[in-house]
Amino acid sequence: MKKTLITLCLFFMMVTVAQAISINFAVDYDRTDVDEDSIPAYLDNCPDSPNPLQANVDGDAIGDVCDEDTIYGYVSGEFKEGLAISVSLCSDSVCTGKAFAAEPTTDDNGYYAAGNLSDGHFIVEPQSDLYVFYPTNAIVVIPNE
Ligand SMILES: [Ca+2]
Ligand SMILES: [Ca+2]
Ligand SMILES: [Ca+2]
Repeated sequence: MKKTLITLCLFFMMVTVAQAISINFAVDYDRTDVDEDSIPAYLDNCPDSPNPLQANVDGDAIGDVCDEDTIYGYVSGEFKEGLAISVSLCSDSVCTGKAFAAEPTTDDNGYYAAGNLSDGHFIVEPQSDLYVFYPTNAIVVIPNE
């Protein structure tokens, strides 16, 4: 009788624990897509900005388009792949002096990005006159707004 009672108590304890665990695993994913980029909010690295490719040059949890320490954009021109671009830190807001800060990654679609930058004014320049930048003649202030 005593053994049966102990077994019964153990059974109810196991059921209680199982119920508690199942409640803890009941995660409610946010499947909304307010920026309409086809990425649900719980997977979107910029939930409020359309970025279907989820580009994230510095590998943190925030996508390029909404990462305040990242400069990104597009170039047009005949030779996009392997394009050399430099990002320089300016000495002032109009960039009277500058120092090399980063060499952005580029791809064959003309997309470029440099992340994990310190605060300050930066200028993005191509290493060839064959290319047009978007935005043009950008002096970008980090952190972005
Ligand atoms: Ca989305
Ligand atoms: Ca997004
Ligand atoms: Ca990032």
